[in-house]
Amino acid sequence: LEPLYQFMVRVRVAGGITTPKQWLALDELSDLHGNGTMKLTTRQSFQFHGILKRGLKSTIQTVNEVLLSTLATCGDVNRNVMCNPNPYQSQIHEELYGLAGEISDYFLPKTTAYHEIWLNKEKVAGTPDFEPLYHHTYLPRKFKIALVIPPNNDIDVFANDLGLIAIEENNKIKGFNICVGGGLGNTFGNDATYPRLADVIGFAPKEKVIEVAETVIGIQRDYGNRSDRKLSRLKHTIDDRGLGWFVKELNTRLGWNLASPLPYKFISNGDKYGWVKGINNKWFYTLFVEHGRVKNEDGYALKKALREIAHIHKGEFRLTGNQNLIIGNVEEKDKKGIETILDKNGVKDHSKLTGLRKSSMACVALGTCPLAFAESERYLPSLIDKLDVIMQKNNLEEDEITIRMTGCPNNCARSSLGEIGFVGRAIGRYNLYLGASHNGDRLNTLYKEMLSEEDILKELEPLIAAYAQEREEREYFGDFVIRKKIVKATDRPIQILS
Ligand code: SRM
Ligand code: SF4
Repeated sequence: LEPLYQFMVRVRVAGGITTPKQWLALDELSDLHGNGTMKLTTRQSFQFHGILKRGLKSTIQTVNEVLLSTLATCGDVNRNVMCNPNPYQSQIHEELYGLAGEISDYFLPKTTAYHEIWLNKEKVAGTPDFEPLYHHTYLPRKFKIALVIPPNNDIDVFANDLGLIAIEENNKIKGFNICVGGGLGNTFGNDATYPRLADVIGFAPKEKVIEVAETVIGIQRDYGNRSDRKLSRLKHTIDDRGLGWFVKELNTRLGWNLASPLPYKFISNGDKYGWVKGINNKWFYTLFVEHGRVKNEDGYALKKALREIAHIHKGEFRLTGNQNLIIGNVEEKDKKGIETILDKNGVKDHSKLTGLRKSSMACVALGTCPLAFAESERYLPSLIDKLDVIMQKNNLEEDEITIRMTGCPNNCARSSLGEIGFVGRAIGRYNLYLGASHNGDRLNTLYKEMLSEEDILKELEPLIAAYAQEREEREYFGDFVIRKKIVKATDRPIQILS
């Protein structure tokens, strides 16, 4: 008899788009082998929890049968490639999504072991795998890429090892500003670890972007720290050797120089909810999914509603980088049917949600995550109930202040980019960080440590009241707390090379 081992399975979905048929297959898998829920992740992907060992292989096989995969969702390789989920807003969103898929495929490991182990493919005797980019030791650590079109930074481009900011010209992507060295994970008590946003080091034309990405990954493969995994992301390679060294090495390997970055502007890193009409005259509905958990419970049958929608839906489902879901490419005549299904299953219209709740993210944490010190996904909703009382008292219930919580400093829900950020220290205790920007281009800084819920409310109540009374016109909470010297602005601002 062996213990009842259970696993988490993560799906690779570049840019976060799935068809209704794929949705139905994943939904069914979560009931058949998992804990009956699906988690929409902060990198536009799906996770299943509670997969028992005997169901693991058939779960992975079913994912592959519907043309998705689990390959490279973990490990020291390029991970799920993110891209704005809203290709409906302009021509170039469609182009961007195509490129995200191309990048994702290009950097997949070439190993056949995955197919042999999980998909029952024949072992090819005597031909060892050849990894042209990763070589036989792969990368020192995970590597993350995201593509974005300003002004929406809804995928938090600066949190990635490699960020690509699209620059548009005549309704086409002219090229990308290249950002390197983002990564948010850190460890309490280890000062050599820290969250860091990517620096903007130059511009490359669109046709050169895969070459640039491959070269950046090659530098990290060759120079990244392979003796201490806590210090092995690209951000450490850059900080150890200097940004100037990195850019020089990149230009030398490329054999041409990046141009100076082109101007760009981000306005927000949140999602915009409700119906939007796309350039193709079809409709897109962004639905709030609290912390990405698709489940059924008393009076709220989100999973059931989405299954019903998948049965009639002719468009697709798009996952956002904020753990939400877009029901995409809906005909005008089908909108009502979708609204009715959501309504009858108790899925609230976004207009009934407060600004704070709509701007919240939380990682999985306790329950399934072995690294968690404290609750996150299961706790933040009730904390927001209490904070909303304070927000309402100050007439701020509509205000979208980014609020993020993680159960440990690995930062999976990007708490370091929350205007209000919580990081779990112990059961029921959190560090409180303040002062990130509203558009994802400035990290927050530590305000108070080891707070209980009572402490959190006591600390935030006067700050929220002061914000309501003393803020300047259109001043965001994150900017307000810095102007008022409640916290100092981060000492790691983004560098933009000229
Ligand atoms: Fe993460 C490890 C969940 C996005 C930084 N992350 C984990 C593990 C696998 C725990 C483990 O190693 O045993 C978590 C699984 C928990 C569970 O029970 O499911 C986990 N990470 C998640 C997800 C599901 C959070 C969520 O609630 O949505 C996200 C899945 C993304 C995906 O679909 O691929 C997730 N993780 C992130 C992000 C955000 C991002 O990428 O934009 C970060 C911060 C950015 C970064 O990478 O710096 C992040 N996860 C980490 C780290 C710290 C890495 C570091 O450089 O220090 C770890 C720990 C590790 O790798 O050793 C980690
Ligand atoms: Fe787990 Fe920590 Fe990531 Fe939360 S932030 S999912 S607790 S590793």
